[in-house]
Amino acid sequence: MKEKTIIFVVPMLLFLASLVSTSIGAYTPGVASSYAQPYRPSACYGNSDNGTNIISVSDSLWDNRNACGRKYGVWCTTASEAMFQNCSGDNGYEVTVVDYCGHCNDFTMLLSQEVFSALTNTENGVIQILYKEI
Ligand SMILES: *[C@@H]1O[C@H](CO)[C@@H](O)[C@H](O)[C@H]1NC(C)=O
Ligand SMILES: CC(=O)N[C@H]1CO[C@H](CO)[C@@H](O)[C@@H]1O
Repeated sequence: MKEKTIIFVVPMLLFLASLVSTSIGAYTPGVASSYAQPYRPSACYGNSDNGTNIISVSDSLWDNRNACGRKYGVWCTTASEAMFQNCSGDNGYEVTVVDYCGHCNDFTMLLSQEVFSALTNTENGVIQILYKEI
């Protein structure tokens, strides 16, 4: 009886562990702050208006300009490792890279103030994020 239970439970745990590591693996933790209007000119699109679901990335994502136009899903997390725990009650946001922040390598990205506010209910600060190219 006990042996049968173990035989069932161990593969089950391994299966669950593989599910967890797969879903964590798709997301990267990072640190974000915000930047404010004016958003133009941007390093990628000059004076074009690309809306406000936008980010400015530091060297870690800039990829020698290849980052321009890349889209990311960004979630606000707590300082803990809780996955998908939104900070303000909203879900993740889809954002597009339009700008380069050469002086902000303490951060993975700067979120537009609109996106930052939607994620946190505050206009500026520093948050832990999870992000994923989409
Ligand atoms: C930004 O706006 C310009 C002008 O409308 C457009 O050509 C460009 O594709 C836009 N970029 C993105 C990532 O949407
Ligand atoms: C931590 C936190 O703010 N969680 C909220 C995430 O969003 C849901 C749905 O809007 C809220 O119910 C949670 O309180």
